[in-house]
Amino acid sequence: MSVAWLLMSNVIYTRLVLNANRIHLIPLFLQGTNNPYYSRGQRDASSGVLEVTLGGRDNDVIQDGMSGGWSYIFTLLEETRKLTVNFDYELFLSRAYESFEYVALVVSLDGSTEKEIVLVNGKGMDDKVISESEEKATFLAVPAGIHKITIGLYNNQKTQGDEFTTLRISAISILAATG
Ligand SMILES: [Ca+2]
Ligand SMILES: [Ca+2]
Repeated sequence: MSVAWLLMSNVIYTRLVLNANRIHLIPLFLQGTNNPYYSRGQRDASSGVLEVTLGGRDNDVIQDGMSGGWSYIFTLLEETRKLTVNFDYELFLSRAYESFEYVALVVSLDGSTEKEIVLVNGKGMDDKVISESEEKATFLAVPAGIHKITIGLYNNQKTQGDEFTTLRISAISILAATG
């Protein structure tokens, strides 16, 4: 499945081609986290799937949070009553996390308004995989102008090199209702 961004309203339907100049990996998208070494990502060249991984790398104790995600900048020609981000995702958590270590999948608008989609705690028994199709995040009364949607992860803590989490995002669309 290839990733495509769509901007749609009841008057405009424009398919936007995924373009490296318009979509960006950002290692720090949630305020209060400053551990970019433990945040990395890539876009699969063939499938277009966007991936972000937090944690891992070494046994250093990171207790002040890690975050990272993918953002897309777009222009709304008029105020929208409701902006909806639809996406498919798969979220992986390694079994090494303890129960007080957790990962949140977050969608943010303009780097401030955040919607938490799912929160998963470590369990210490098995790897966890959550996948959802057509997940939604909705933002109300978004003014005309340039905006930035970001889909990404927050991880509160990791203490071992085998504690890591990976998000894979595909089939993203943005719908703007104007009526
Ligand atoms: Ca552990
Ligand atoms: Ca741990």
